[in-house]
Amino acid sequence: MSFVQRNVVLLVTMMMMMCEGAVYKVGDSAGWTTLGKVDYKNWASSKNIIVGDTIIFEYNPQYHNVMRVTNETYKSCNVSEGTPLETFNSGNDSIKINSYGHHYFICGIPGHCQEGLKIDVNVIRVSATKTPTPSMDDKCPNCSNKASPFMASFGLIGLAMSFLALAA
Ligand SMILES: [Cu+2]
Repeated sequence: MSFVQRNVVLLVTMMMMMCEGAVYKVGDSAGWTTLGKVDYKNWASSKNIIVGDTIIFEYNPQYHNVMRVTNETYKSCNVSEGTPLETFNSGNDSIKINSYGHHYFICGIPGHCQEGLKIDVNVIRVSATKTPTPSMDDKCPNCSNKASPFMASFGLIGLAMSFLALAA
């Protein structure tokens, strides 16, 4: 494979990766746990999580779960007070972030939220200047809004690649 071809392949791979969105494991190597005293608030603010990214909660489902809750429940840790918006309990829950603002998650096992097993993922609207309308396709914030210019650039790269293949 020539140097140029390799660069073209790299470019295509990068473009595809940009549309995939990043994947973050909550708590990094520690995961979702009361052991190790992970500061999930710090963890969340240290990541630049944007719309289209995925967060993964990894834990032993015998001991923990994940509940998406309101701001009130996040603050009070009182699960019975309000029904969780969503409950996850597979032990390996992938949650795609598909909107801006705060996303609150707690462990619903009694006492765990109070111990700090709670997280506030605040997704800031970063690309506001580039975004013509707020209803822009949330799935692909880094890429062009419309599919056509994106596909067109892919077509051009395809053309370039076949040209390079002929030239090689
Ligand atoms: Cu728990």
